[in-house]
Amino acid sequence: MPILRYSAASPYARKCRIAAELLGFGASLALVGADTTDPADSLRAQNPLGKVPTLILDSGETIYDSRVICEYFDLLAGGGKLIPAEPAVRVAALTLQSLGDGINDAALLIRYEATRPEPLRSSDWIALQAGKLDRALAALDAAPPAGPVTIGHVAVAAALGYLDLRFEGAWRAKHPALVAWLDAFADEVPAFEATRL
Ligand SMILES: N[C@@H](CCC(=O)N[C@@H](CS)C(=O)NCC(=O)O)C(=O)O
Repeated sequence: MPILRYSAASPYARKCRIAAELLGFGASLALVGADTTDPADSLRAQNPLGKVPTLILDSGETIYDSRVICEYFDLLAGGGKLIPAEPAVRVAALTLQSLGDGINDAALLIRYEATRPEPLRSSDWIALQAGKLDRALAALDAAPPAGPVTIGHVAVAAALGYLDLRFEGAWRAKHPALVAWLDAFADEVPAFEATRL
């Protein structure tokens, strides 16, 4: 059985877990937690980058990062499922995935910066990342993901879930259309709630 090295809080891992459920692989995936900060964790031997998610196949081959893992799941399911085959729809879905993943990237950088000792912390750097979050959320609120669920929808939902987890859902007050979209997504995709920390 393939093993997903993950952490429960990781939005990238959550994207993969939701994708696996949507594609029918949820039950055939062993979830094994990883501590990315522990040099002794076998994760670093499995993925030189020491990041989650990392997928280990029965053959021992490893697959990372979350985008490649999701593509692997989609191909395994026959292709063209969460990553549509039609070129224009595919590019739109992948771009939406990049927006969701980019929210995670900026949010994580803010969190990492906040853990540095006060004198080393850069408010300019935090503001730069916060600007990405503000613009991404405004763009999504103006045009929430539409149409059948794609990997883009899953990535955005996972990113908003991460903002709920780590930033106390502060995004919600200014983005009512996106809140409504996430509620509808959660109704349509039970794996979203099932993967909540
Ligand atoms: N682009 C990667 C990002 C993965 C990532 O940054 N994961 C975080 C956890 S949310 C991590 O492993 N951080 C530990 C580290 O960077 O050393 C993906 O999509 O999988």
